[in-house]
Amino acid sequence: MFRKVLVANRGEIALRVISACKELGIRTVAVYSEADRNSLHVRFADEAICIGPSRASESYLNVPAVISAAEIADVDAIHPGYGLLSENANFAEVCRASNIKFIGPPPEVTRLMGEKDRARQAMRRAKVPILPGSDGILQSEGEAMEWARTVGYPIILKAAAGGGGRGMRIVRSNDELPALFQAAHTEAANAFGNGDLYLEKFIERPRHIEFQVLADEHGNILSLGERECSIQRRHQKLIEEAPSLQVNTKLREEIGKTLRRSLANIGYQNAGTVEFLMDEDGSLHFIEMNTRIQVEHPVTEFITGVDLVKAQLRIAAGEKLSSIIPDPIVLRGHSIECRINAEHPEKFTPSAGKITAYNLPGGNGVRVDTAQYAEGVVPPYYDSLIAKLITYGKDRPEAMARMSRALEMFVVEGIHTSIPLHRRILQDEDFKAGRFDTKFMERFFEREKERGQAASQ
Ligand code: MV4
Repeated sequence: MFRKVLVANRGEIALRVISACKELGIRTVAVYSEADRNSLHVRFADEAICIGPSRASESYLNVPAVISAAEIADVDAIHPGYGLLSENANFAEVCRASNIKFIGPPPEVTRLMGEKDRARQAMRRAKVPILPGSDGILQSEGEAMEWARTVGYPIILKAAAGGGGRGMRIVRSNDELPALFQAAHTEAANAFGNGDLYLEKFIERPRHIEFQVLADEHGNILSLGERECSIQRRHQKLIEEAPSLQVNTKLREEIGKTLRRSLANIGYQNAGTVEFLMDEDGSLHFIEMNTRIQVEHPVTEFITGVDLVKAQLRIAAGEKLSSIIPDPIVLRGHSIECRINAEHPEKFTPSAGKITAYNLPGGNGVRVDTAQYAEGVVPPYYDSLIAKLITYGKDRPEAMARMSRALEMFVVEGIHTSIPLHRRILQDEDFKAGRFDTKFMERFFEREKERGQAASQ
């Protein structure tokens, strides 16, 4: 096992990784920006090194600064968390060249999955179901039009370097295509420095369902079931749950078996998440793979009993999956996560400032992952996620009842948060019945506007 690990992140995920290291007897090194001087990840790590000014681009995203800290502290490995440098293949390469183990897949695999059109082709060859669409990059509007004729409208143009919805355009006819092709290309080129596009058949009301996988460095792969992530707004997830009500045992096992085979072909290693869209018929289609630990990993931890971050560390240290987790994995009960963001309740703009009153809920079946504390400050420089509230129950109704009462007991004053919004979603009849897709939040806000109650809490 590693002797010492550097945690190249901040906030709740930095604390989550430090906790896992402590439980495994690994020493930890925190890195922090000037704004994060008084953060809990700095307090709870064995050592801490300031790597630069408050802006992430000058600190947490500064590869030479992070690598220098790792060399000065003499660590064996770096855990990147999520976001920041977690899916940066160049960073993983620099780690390799510096003889520091990057806790994640090899850089070649990270690079493959980061190029969405190549990931799609690789998955297609490995017999994972994909949506009808183009073979690789579209060289011109003309080629896009040919593929659109083959696939049939509506289609969606996507940026090969994309993710998060940027550089995407839905196209419903030949007439619309030239202008939307140019717009998507320009947006992708500006956002990612790469304007390459591919296209897929567009699914009008998909559900977003993703599978958690773990792969060791000896060719063994396990699927840990799925998470339902359709409750999102502007490509930011708000609520996730596991398992999905829409995935039965047969479908789960079928996808699990396919993923074990295909990811072995690709040479996948460590934790990963395979994203699918579920169409109106209940079929799953691969869209992307994320090569990191995800924000919503705790719902999978609750229903599988597997500590995914400890598994990441043990895999990276060379252990076999068979010594880490039971096979087969048994799914038990139901888990829900609400992402608590520091944001304005209607405008959804970030809400930075000092917390003046604070109470964390607890009790049976309740977990809070956070690095916030009473009298603490939410700086304006980073992601607005300040806490994850996760509940577990023997079934979905019990997990939801625990979520509702935990939200009621979660007090954050001094800044705005998404807690009131979560409380209203938990009351929604469609949400309670499991009737939702990725358009749920649009309909939810429409209904609230009609009733004139958006700000009533
Ligand atoms: C799609 C789609 C419909 N059809 N692809 C949005 C982010 C990116 N990662 C994939 N996205 C979508 N791809 C096809 N062929 C609809 C979306 C989409 C979406 C997907 C998952 C969760 C929320 C979403 C919100 C809007 C659009």
